[in-house]
Amino acid sequence: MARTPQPFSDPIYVTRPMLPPLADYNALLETVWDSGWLTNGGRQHQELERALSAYLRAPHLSLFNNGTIALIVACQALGVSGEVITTPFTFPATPHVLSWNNVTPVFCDVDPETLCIDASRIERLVTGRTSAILAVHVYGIPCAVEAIQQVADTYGLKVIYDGAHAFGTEIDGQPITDFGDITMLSFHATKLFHTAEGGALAVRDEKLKKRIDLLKNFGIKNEEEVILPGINGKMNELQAALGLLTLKMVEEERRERSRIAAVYRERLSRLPGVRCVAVPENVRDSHQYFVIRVDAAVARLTRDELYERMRDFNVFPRKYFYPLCSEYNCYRSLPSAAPENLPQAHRAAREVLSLPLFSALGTDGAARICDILDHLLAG
Ligand code: T4K
Repeated sequence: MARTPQPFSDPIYVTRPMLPPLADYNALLETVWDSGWLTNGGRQHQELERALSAYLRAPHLSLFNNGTIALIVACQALGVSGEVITTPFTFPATPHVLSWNNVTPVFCDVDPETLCIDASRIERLVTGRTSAILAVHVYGIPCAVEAIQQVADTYGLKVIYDGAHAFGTEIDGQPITDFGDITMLSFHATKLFHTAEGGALAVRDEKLKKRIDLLKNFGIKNEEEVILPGINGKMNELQAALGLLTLKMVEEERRERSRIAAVYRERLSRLPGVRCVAVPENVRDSHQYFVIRVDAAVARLTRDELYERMRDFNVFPRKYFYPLCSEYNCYRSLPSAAPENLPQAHRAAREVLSLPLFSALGTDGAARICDILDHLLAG
């Protein structure tokens, strides 16, 4: 009989942030200190905006203090109102930014494979009050961008992408930020690329970037003119300096995550009742998450049992995204939130489990997690 695997001596979380050498950060902070300039579009901010624009091949990028404020500003910049069609299978920030804009979220079911909004079900949710589609590239897997644009064009809707997980994702070599009117990126510490807290909006229209830049700085045009009801969404110099250093590490981090994902894919595909959520072949993976689906009808444990049992081995996976946003108290009474409208989303929320994915785990760490999963699910 196979031996019971040993628990990890330290907790293994779903992710760990890239951390540049502290000495490098201190050196950069010295230049910030010398400048006496801590925020409001300083040198580090300007450099990071330029560097990220080039890295992501996104012609117009605006940095933010976090992804949620960025998304709130995206809605403001496009003037969305009334109803916006969105997905329930996401982080709370997605529907909440609609509420903060006085807009009603209308939940649409998800595609059973990509777990992104099911583009074929959007049209039937369009009403006279619909102003936009807010879709999420879940785990960095792209939405059906062409089909979504087609519905948007037919009904004159704006398209906003929540690309919080999609840093560096490409479809057939085309950057993910090329699609829709605005794409939001999150640079939270748990993201592949991060600035501790942070985010960005990517747009193709220079005029829209100018409007976004005004909105994120209180609508201030100059010392004597405030022309829009803006907010404070600015990324500060300490965040931007960190981003300049983590950006240098991101390619190596991606490579290591890709090796880890290969170990998971190879080992876990043999387990009964387990399948790995995969990015399509024409997509460059952001390697933000590695997610399995546990089919309780076939697997020896339910997803929730597996989640609990892994903790005994000091491994802390996460149920991204359970519960569905449509189940929150603030949204569950919406007609679109009725579970019978959202069968695929409910199934996904019951089955998904995000496994640890970060470079410091290494392929050996991933193999140990596979041993634990083998032990729990195959015996
Ligand atoms: N849209 C989508 C689709 C999103 O997923 C998110 C954020 C947003 C919008 C909003 O973007 P931001 O406003 O956040 O920029 C985490 C993140 O806080 C959140 O950014 C992220 N999505 C979400 C999916 O994950 P929690 O509540 O799961 O975080 P927490 O604190 O439980 O951290 C998860 C694990 O990460 C910990 O167990 C350990 C590790 N960790 C975490 C932090 C903060 C570290 O090792 N170091 C750290 O500093 O939300």
